[in-house]
Amino acid sequence: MTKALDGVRILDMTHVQSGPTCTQILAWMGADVLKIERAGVGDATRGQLRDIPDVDSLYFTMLNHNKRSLTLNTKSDKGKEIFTRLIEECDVMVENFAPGALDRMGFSWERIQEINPRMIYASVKGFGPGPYADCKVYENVAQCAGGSASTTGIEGGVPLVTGSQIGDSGTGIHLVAGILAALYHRTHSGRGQRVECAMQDSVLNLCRVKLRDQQRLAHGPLKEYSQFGEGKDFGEAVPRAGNDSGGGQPGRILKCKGWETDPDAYTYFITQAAVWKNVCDVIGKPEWKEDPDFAKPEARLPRLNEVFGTIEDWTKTKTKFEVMEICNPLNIPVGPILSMKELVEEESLRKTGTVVEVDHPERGKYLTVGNPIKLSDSPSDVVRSPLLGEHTDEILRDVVGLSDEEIKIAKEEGAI
Ligand code: CAO
Repeated sequence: MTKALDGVRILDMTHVQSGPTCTQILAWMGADVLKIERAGVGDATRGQLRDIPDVDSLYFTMLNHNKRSLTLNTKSDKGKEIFTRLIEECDVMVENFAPGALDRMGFSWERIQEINPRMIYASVKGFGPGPYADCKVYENVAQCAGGSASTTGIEGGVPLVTGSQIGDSGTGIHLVAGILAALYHRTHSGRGQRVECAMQDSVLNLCRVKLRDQQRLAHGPLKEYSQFGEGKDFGEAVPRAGNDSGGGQPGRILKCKGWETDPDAYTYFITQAAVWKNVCDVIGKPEWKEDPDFAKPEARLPRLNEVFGTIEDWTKTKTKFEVMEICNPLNIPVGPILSMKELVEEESLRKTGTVVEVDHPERGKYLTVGNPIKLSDSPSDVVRSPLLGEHTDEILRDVVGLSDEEIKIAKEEGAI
């Protein structure tokens, strides 16, 4: 079976998390991803958060599956020559260096187009054009600058960052969409184009419901926010909303049986208006179905603490899985809070390839997240990440077209 991106070759100049997330997805879809790294150094994450001495970290291995690694000093003369050949031979270049790094190497967008007009040049930067365009940016900076932190956390408490890597991985996924669109556009335009994603923009895109609420705020309090029911005034900006649902149906995280000792014994519970009568029956409050204080969604908004407090009295008598089993058939939307431990032990995720065991020659077996995007005619196999420079000779020979003698000279000159 062929892969969706068979025949597409990616010049992968990415490092850390945002860029590698993007190129890993492209590799899973079948692209030949050539990861360029500095000899002896490599992607900084190879050495970060190591759990086993002198072995590529999980941080690196889990972001660089299905790629080939080539060491190349793109600042040396010979390295620039080889890099130019690679630009000629590849379809897409992806990079997430600090602003201006590729230009300083001598490979501006103009120069890349001269070398290969079909090249798609995709970049992640922290910010788009503007006052912060030159800044180096990491995950949590993007979460803060993109609106996520100011809207995450408990009302009245400090802003919080989230465990989802929406700045890094979120931007990498946005970049994949841009690259695929540019590849499609090239099929009829014959030309490559520049694709840029700023981490701030990607985070803001993922926070668009909060920008929605910012504008609603001009027309009155946000009645579905818990603080409305608690009689607290709203300020000028969208507040932190705890675990309130971001949609029109109120929801909260509620304690379940065992919460006193198990930090993850909780469920999300949504009081979906369409199934409110089912909720009343399940929690033993059938009288609420007709009570004017509770029967209609609008009437419940000032009483959400009482509503969810009563529902929690019921959820505390059930495990989070029992809550799911009881509520699902009644179309009441609930979801258990699953820990990482529970997720890796979940059989169904192993079966779909979402959690995969990989064997690595130096670290042995480890778990990773496989491709979450499932294509019926192009399934993804997860292949272990490359060792530093593992494919240098074969790429120089087969892609760049160097002879064994030329590869030897390039090594002697310190280009690879
Ligand atoms: N050969 C020669 N030089 C190379 C090279 C190679 N193969 N690969 C990288 N380099 C050089 C770069 O050209 C750059 O040199 P100059 O500073 O002289 O131009 C240098 O290595 C370091 O690059 P950098 O500034 O990108 O790296 P950093 O560790 O200082 O910064 C980061 C890291 C992530 C903050 C920065 O790259 C950045 O802001 N990237 C854009 C935003 C981003 O992706 N952030 C997410 C980070 S987590 O995914």
